[in-house]
Formats: sequence, C-alpha cells, structure tokens
Amino acid sequence: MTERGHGHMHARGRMGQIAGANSDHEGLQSSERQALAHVERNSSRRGDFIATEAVCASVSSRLDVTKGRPMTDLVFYHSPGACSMVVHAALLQCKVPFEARVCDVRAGQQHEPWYRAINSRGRVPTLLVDGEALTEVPAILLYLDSRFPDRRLLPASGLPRAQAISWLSWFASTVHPLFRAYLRPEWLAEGDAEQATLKCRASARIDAVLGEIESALGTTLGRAQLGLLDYYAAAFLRWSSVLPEPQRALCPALREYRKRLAEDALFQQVLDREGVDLVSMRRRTDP
Ligand SMILES: N[C@@H](CCC(=O)N[C@@H](CS)C(=O)NCC(=O)O)C(=O)O
Repeated sequence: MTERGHGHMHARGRMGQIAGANSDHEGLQSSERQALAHVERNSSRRGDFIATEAVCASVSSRLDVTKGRPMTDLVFYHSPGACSMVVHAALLQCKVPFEARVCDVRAGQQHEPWYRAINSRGRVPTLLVDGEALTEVPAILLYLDSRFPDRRLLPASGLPRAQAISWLSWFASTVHPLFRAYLRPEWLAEGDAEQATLKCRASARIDAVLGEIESALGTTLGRAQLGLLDYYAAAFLRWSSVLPEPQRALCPALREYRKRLAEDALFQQVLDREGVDLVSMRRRTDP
C-alpha cells in the first residue's frame, strides 16, 4: 500500500480500546498519563468516557498506550447510520488503522462542548488527521483517496474521476439537504403548518432524486463491484424508510440495490460496527 506523506502507521485497536487498555503508559508525559488513567478508571461510565474523549483523542492518536510508540493519526467521529457511514466504509477499504469514536446525533452529542471543540458546525463526520479536523464527506473521501491511492477509492484520473466527484458533490449538496429538510423540517421552517408544507415539498423532490439514483443503476451506481458512491447512496436508502408511502417502499430496483448493499462484505462490516441496518432507522440495540 502506498501512503503519500505519512510513514508512521502502526497496528492498533478499535473504539474503546484506549479507555480499556491497562498499560504502564510507557512513553507518555505525566499529564497524558493522568488523562489516560482517568479514562481507564471511568471506562465503564459512559458519560465520563464521552467527556474525556476530546482529551483522549489527541493522546490516543499519537501514542500506542501499550508500547509508547506512535499509532494511527486518524480519529474518525461518526454517528450510527448517518452519512458518516460512507467515510467508515472508505476507512475500512483503505485497510489502515483508525480510531472510530461515536458522536451520537440522535442523542444530541453533536451539540456538546467536547464535540463542538472538534467540529464547530456540530455535524458528523469529522476526521482528525494528526489532531487537525477535516469535515465534509466529499473532502474526507478525496483526502483518503489521495493519501491511499493504491486502494482505488475513486477513479484515478481524467473524466471518470471528475464524474465520480460530480456524484459526490450532488449527493452532498442536493440529496443530503433534501433528506435533512424532510427529517429535520424545524431547521428551515417554523410552526406545524410551514413544516408540513416543507416536508411535502422535500418528499416530492426526494422522489425525483431517488428516480435519478435508480436511473444510474448499472452505470454509475450498483455496478458489479460496489464502491464509495454506492456506500454514500446507502445512507439515503436507509433514511427513505421514514418517507411516506409509496416512496418508503422503494421501487423494486432500489430495493434490490439496498439488499445488495446490505450483503456487500465491506458494507456489512460498517453496518455491524455501527449496529444498524438499511431497512429501518432502528438500531440493533433499540428495544
Ligand atoms: N455537509 C455535511 C453534512 C453533515 C451532516 O449534516 N451530518 C448529519 C448526520 S447525517 C449531522 O451531523 N447532523 C447533526 C445535526 O444536524 O445536528 C457533510 O457532507 O459532511
């Protein structure tokens, strides 16, 4: 694997391992040792664990607490089932160590001070690269693609590359905001009547974009080998489960596409790690 400009990656664990690691903290400064000791003491208490995540992120992204040597510089903040799923898929496709951390938007954690300190817009995903925040799905995907070119996240050059970026832009600038308007009408409209009108208009527009997605099946999307554009589309298919009928039911071609995504080996890892599926907004931990 080629990695442009980063030569210090080492194998490391998944979410929670920093908090759970019981080590001698060799190689850490005393303030870092104290921060990690605090996290270890409180690792079973979710609230404290989240409150200390910002502290932990900078330490954990630089040092392997079991060996005192540098580990991954990539810390990935995401929320289960959100648009961050596509970045999750990209990171797995890169086959590089990264630290996945949850900022649960359903629980409102994006508004909490510890997360605002990382991403002042209060949105997921955020990728910390050596402690520096990178936001916006297309930018993160392009960054990963240019840093790990051998992983072929996107076409390497020319028109195919530009066309793939065009789709990423359309998803981020058009499709995502339509779903946002439907799911969070209070964002743009006040009062029940205005919000109902907005939802109605958004759902009509969503119908049109779902139609475009369907038309692209077999060409840009849903090819023999699924890729990043498909993993981005997966979030929209998932969110479609809250639309009114008949949109919610999805046309047969989109249902089949969603089934393929759910069975795709790489994307299945994302769904399992996040504890969600594609046919509803439920989480596997929901009662
Ligand atoms: N343009 C942003 C949109 C990010 C975004 O809106 N993410 C949603 C989750 S899918 C979020 O963080 N929502 C929290 C909120 O709106 O408070 C991107 O492409 O990354």
